Amino acid sequence: MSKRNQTLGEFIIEHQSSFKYSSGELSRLINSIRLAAKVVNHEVNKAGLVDIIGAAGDTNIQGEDQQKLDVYANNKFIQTLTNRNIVCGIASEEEDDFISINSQDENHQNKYVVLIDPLDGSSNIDVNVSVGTIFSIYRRVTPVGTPVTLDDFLQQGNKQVAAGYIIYGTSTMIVYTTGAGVNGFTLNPAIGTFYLSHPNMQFPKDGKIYSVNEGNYIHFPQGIKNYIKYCQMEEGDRPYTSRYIGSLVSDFHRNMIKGGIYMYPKSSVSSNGKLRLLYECNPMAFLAEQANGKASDGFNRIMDIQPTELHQRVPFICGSLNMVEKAEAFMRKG
Ligand code: AHM
Ligand code: MG
Repeated sequence: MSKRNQTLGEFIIEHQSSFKYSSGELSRLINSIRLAAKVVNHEVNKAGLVDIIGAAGDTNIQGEDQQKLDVYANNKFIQTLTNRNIVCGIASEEEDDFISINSQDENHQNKYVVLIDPLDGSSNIDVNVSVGTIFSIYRRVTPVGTPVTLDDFLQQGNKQVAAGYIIYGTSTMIVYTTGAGVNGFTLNPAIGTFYLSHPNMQFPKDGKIYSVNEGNYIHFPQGIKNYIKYCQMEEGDRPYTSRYIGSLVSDFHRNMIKGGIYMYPKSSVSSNGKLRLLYECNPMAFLAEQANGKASDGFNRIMDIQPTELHQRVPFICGSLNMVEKAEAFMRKG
C-alpha cells in the first residue's frame, strides 16, 4: 500500500514494534488521543454556529479567563484518557494540580503520564483562527501500582516518549513523534479518518519567516531586539517575512513546513515569557528536534531544563536550526 493512503490507525499498528518500550500501551494511548481529537474537532468546527463561545466564568491557574471550548476540550481529553484506563496520571494547563488515576488500585499497571494543553490559542476561536491541542507523554518514574507523584510530571523534556499536536485549521491534522521522526495526518471529515499526508516532516535548515509579537518589542531583551532588526535588514536573503498568528501550534506548523523561527522571549514585564515549559515548550521542542529544527530559551536547550513546577513558564525560541542558532548568537552578545 502506498504510504500516502495509510491511515493513522494503520500507521500506529505498523510502527508499534519500533517503540522503545513496546507493550501496545503507547499505541493505545495515541489511539485515545486520536479519538478525543475527533470529538473536540467536531465541537471546535461548530464554534461559529452554536452559542458556545465566551468565557465560562472560571479562571485558570494563570489567572486567565477560560473559554467554554477550553473547558470542553479539557474535559474531553481527560475523560477519554481516564475512561479507557490507559494512563496513570494527567496534568493539564487548565487544571491547578495533576490528576492521579486509579491511585487506590494496586493492580493498576499503567506506566504513562500525559501532559496536555487541551486548546492552545483559544482567544483566537471567536475570530475563526486556528487553534490547537498540544500533548506530551512520559513514562512514570515512580513504581507502577502506586499513586503518581509530582516527580512523574516534573521530568526533563529529553525524557519524553512521545509528543504532538492537533491543529484545528483549514484542515484538521495530528502531527506527532515517538522519537523516530515527525509524521502528519490529515482528517477526512466525511469519514472521520486521519490519513498520513505529511510523512517525515522536516524544518528547512534556513528560513525566511520570523514569528514574534512585535507589539512587545519595547520590553524585549536587547539580544532579541537586535535579532529582529537583523531579520528586517536588507542584506542577502533579508529582509525576512513577518508572520504571527498568535496561536503557537499554527505558527509552529507553518514554520516547520516553510522554514522559520518562532519566539516568545522574556520581557521586562514577564521575566519568563508566557509559554509553559511542560504543556507547550517541551512537546514543541521534541517535535522541532525530531524534524531537524531546534528549541532554546535563548541560551539553553529547552529539553534539558529541569522543571520545578507544573505551570512553569520559560522563554521560547524554536524553529529552523540556523535561524535559532543566529538568534542565540544575538542573545549571547546581549
Ligand atoms: P494560551 O495557552 O493562553 O492560549 O496562550 C498561548 C498562546 C500561544 O498559542 C501563542 O503563541 C501566544 O499565546 C500568543 O500570545 P500573545 O497574544 O501574547 O502574543
Ligand atoms: Mg496554551
